[in-house]
Amino acid sequence: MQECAIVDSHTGGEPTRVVIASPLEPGFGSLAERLQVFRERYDWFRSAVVNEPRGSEIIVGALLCEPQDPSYSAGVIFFNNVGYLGMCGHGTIGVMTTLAYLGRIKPGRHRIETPVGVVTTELLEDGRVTVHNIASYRHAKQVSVEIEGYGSVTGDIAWGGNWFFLVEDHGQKLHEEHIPQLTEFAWRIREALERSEITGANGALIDHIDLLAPGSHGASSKNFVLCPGKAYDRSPCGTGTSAKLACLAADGKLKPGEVWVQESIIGSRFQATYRIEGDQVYPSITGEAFVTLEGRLILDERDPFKWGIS
Ligand code: PYC
Repeated sequence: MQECAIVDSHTGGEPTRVVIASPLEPGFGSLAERLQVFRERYDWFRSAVVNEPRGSEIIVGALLCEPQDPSYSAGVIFFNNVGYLGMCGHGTIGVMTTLAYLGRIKPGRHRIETPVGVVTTELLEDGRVTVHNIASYRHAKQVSVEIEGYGSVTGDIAWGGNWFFLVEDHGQKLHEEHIPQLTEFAWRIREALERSEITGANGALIDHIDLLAPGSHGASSKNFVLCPGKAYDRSPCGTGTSAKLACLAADGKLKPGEVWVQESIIGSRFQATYRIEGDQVYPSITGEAFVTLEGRLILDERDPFKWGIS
């Protein structure tokens, strides 16, 4: 029988399951190296933690690791129902809230090591969390792709810690009741990008699709983000919002320090700004998470589905 301690939270409706203690030994190298070990040796653990019957396709897992630099508050590897995420905005807010819940951190600045770089975070006195994300950028502007059954769709390709295809002119209604249609449409875009070999930098797979519409009631924009495992993001997506800010900055449509309020398809919100350092855009995302559960996952060797249903 194996066990591992977890804390669940949600950030704007999107769940994060933080693995506090696990039976894994992913080594002591950089987080990118440890991710490689995790992927090669322990993928069964990823599936056991987030997939049914213990989880579902909407859970993002966060494996807490010893940071390389002891002055950092934590190292973290994010994963989901189908694989691994470079960074995760809502997940980082969930990790910070969990560390605060466990009494491991106090309000103030904390650095978190991820496989794609070091992220500075701030736990605010009121419990909200600001994530100062890694540099984000637009890789390509207004790229068109032919979508079966829908015609040509045009979007920007941008990096915010994950790769995004951001579409404004999509002809879809971004309303909660249309989530099944939005999921199907966004998935077709994802498939068409892959088929057409349209990628991020260095041939990277574009595995997040971000449909955007003008916001209302104080929101700058509303989005529908489809994640790699075909689940939609209940939160406004921190890395997606970072990618959007990079596009707005590149188009001169948002000034450094100006606040962008990104609303999700279910109405949850992040406040976002960016700063310029050198010629790089660094987004900051503020949101709030709530702890929903503390417990232990039990992996019983007699259980035929102990590694999850993937
Ligand atoms: O908030 O960056 C994010 C995110 C990525 C996938 C789900 N949420």
